[in-house]
Amino acid sequence: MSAPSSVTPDPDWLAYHPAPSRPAFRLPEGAVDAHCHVFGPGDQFPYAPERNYTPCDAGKDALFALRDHLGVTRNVIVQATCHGADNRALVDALLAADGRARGVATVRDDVTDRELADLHAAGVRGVRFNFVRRLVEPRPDRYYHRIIERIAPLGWHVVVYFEAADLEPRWDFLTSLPTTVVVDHMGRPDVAAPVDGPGFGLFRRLLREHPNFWSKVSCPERLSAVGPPGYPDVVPFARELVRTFPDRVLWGTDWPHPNMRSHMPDDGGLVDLLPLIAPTEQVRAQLLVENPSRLYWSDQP
Ligand code: 0GY
Repeated sequence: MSAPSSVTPDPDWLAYHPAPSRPAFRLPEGAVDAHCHVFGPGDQFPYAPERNYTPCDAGKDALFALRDHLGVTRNVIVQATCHGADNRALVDALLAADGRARGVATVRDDVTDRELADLHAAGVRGVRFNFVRRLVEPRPDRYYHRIIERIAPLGWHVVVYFEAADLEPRWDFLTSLPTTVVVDHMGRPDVAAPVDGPGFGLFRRLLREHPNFWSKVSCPERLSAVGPPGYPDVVPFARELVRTFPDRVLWGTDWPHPNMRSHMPDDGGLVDLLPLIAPTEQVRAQLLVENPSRLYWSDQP
């Protein structure tokens, strides 16, 4: 285990759950947590100077312990904005995972071929474009297109994080992307609005008309006004996407749940929502095993 870091988190920072429950729902063999992060430890992997928040450390040892506790088989670790385009903590975790983790990095448009090859060798299979303004300052469209030109030959995909209100203004840009595009957290719908209302309707249209788009059915804790343990206002949104696009959905915990204000979720409780989101064994196998394996471990039988 690494020594505690001397980096001080933001004063109102909520730390990840210290003792998540063991889920009652048993995850299928091969289940992937396709959205989680590693933070630091800050002494070893300093947070980016341009970051908009300083988290509490949440390193690979804690992530792998959670994986085993929940019954997850593999992780997809997604670079978070607090590490900027410095992917060292991510790469360190991927290399330590012994094939049981793949990654989504953040790169700049001047990334070298050598850097991309090293990231690929470590297990990176995608880049993340973050458009959430409280986290980063978005760049002009051509910046992202330059990055895509560099990563598409590697067979990588793009993960995008945006708020529901960004979808319409970014529609032309998003639908111009030539790779597989995975949207974080269902495009952050307003879950007080109906599932079949115009807001989520636009998001469903994105997936319906553009078969290269996938969605993560993640983050009930971030979207819910009702809250734990059942997050009943979010479940119908996730269930609808799983029902309609069963071969283009991914699930993840979002551990260690950065920037949560209302509460810190019990990760075991998040796993226990899965039978509500994906009601049959067959669709759970797609959501948890087959889809993430196709996207992240296609090089393996
Ligand atoms: C998430 C959500 C958040 C943070 C980030 O990269 C990040 O810093 O994605 C958020 O604050 O909503 O997916 O971790």
